[in-house]
Amino acid sequence: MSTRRHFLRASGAALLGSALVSKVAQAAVPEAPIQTTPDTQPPLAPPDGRHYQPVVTLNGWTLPWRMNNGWKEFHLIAEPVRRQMAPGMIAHLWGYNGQSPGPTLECVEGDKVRIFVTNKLPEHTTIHWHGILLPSGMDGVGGLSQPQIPVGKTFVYEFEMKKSGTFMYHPHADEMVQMAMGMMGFIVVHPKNPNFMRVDRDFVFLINAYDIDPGSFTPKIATMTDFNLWSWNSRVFPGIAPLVVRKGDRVRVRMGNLTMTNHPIHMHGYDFAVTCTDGGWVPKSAQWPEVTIDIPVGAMRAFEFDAIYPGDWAFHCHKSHHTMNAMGHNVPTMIGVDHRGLAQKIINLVPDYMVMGERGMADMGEMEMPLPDNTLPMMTGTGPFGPLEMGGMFSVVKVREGLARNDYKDPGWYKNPPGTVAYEWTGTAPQAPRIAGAHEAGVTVRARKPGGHGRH
Ligand SMILES: [Cu+2]
Repeated sequence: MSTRRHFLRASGAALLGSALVSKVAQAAVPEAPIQTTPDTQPPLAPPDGRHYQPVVTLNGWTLPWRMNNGWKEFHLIAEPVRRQMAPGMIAHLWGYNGQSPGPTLECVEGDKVRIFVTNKLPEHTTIHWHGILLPSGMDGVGGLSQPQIPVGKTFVYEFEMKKSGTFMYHPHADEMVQMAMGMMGFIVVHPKNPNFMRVDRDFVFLINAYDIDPGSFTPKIATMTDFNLWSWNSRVFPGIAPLVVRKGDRVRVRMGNLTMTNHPIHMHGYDFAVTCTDGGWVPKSAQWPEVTIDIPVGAMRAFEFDAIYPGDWAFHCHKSHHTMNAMGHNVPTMIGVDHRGLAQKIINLVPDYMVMGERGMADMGEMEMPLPDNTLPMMTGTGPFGPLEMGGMFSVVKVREGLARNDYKDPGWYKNPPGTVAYEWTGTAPQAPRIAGAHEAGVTVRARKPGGHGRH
């Protein structure tokens, strides 16, 4: 991590905006640390203030703060950033402190926070604090609750964190552009009582989406529904970090949706309880079990589970186009079409012509297709048994025995105990029972007796 000490020393108070900072005019602006790697950073144990179990931001980090006369002070810098969405692809986005999404802000119920926001974008901005109970004039809606933050200026937001929970921040200025460019971040307010809803591991990420033409770097900002990169924290599979969990841990996952469609997020291997929304904690008596949780637009959800089943458990959006990257979404359906003769004719004219999709599209997971620069394959990634044929919103929850308490390193692939992996049948295949429909009169099919299947 590097800091902006140099920038701050050079620019000093000259950058501060008007009368808004009079209350803190004599104090220097706090440092604005930046993060330059997209790797998941270890949780930031609170160096001062009340104790809490810090969160882990997938492919992200928590912003350090300083205490100043009872105020917790943060400094966010809105600025253009370069984000690696997965190895092999860089996006030119807008974000905060070197990354999109911006750093996670963590504080404790009852904290008085002062957040400095410096605008280094080419246009004005604001920040809205989604879900936080605060004075109307601190709500960050440009034109409604405050003047926009002009280019080069710093504004100050001050409020008390009245309740604990799961929140986020994003601009409320030229919103269509600034959200499409990746400006957003996570806010976690920990309960005053560290034993309230206590968990051992607490993961957070924002669900976002981009429309970046293959071969280009900058998102198209006017796209309404037809995005081609469905991401978590501006990362796509295989760039999304695994959620590494110690067997026996109580685990929470918090997600916020800042795209323009819903995302049914599905976790394999477990059922879980829905325990928090951006409105607050769900009382125990009202928590409900799920294996898929639909996250509406502009909403946050948290779920919890006891990590009792070791394994590599897929964790993904259940909209199948959201687990695909760019390229190929407009390929026509060719399943069942015998185009061998046709292909030969085309190859005479176009020697590189490639037939796609005749037997489904699984071939694309292995195919070495020529791609434009800075473009990810549509289906990619390799697991212990071969190509995963995924992209977009896909990761793996890796539950392992014997990890250290604070160990979030990728433990590699799960070693399945002998006899617990699906295997090829080498005997005589059992006949699948069929029931004849009326139109199949004349074909007599009887279901086999229970217990009589396939044992010879
Ligand atoms: Cu989705």
